[in-house]
Amino acid sequence: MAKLEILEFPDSRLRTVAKPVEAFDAALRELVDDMFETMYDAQGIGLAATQVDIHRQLLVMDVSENRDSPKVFINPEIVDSSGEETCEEGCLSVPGIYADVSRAETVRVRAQDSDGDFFEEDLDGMHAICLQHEMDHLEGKLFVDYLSPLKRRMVQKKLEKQRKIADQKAARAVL
Ligand code: GNR
Ligand code: NI
Repeated sequence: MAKLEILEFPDSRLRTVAKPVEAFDAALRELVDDMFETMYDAQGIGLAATQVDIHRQLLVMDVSENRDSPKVFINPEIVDSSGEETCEEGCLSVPGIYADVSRAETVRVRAQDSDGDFFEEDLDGMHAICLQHEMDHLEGKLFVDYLSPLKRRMVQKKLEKQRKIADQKAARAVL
């Protein structure tokens, strides 16, 4: 198992559109394990392969309180959706930023598991929100794309400031 590096906005690699997974082999299972380790370590509820610079249609999630309900979706497709719900979202690739996003309230997803077997599942609540957030990543989309241009500029400024402070801290640590 290995922890992977998470790309951060505005890294252009986050804009890559993922290709379908074709090989359901040992390497894929290792990648799934590494993505879970990375997601749990970062205390996220979901992680898309795009965020770890792997541009394949693969995402993992665990929205449970006890962090004991891992779910994998490979080559996911939303085949039905209904309702609308607004939730304050965050993203491991946009650290420290939170904003309201409206999405479908329930979705029916068709996907493959780690063995390549197809399944369909109805999702609601945080499962539905997280799945849509992760599927956006696979298309090169981020939740901040839904904000107004003004708000997005404010987000970018805040991230630049956070990074400057982090860099200063790191510089002081070596002195
Ligand atoms: O950890 C995460 N929390 C979260 C909260 C509200 C809506 C979506 C998410 S997903 C996010 C992890 C992440 O960035 N996945 O891509
Ligand atoms: Ni995200």
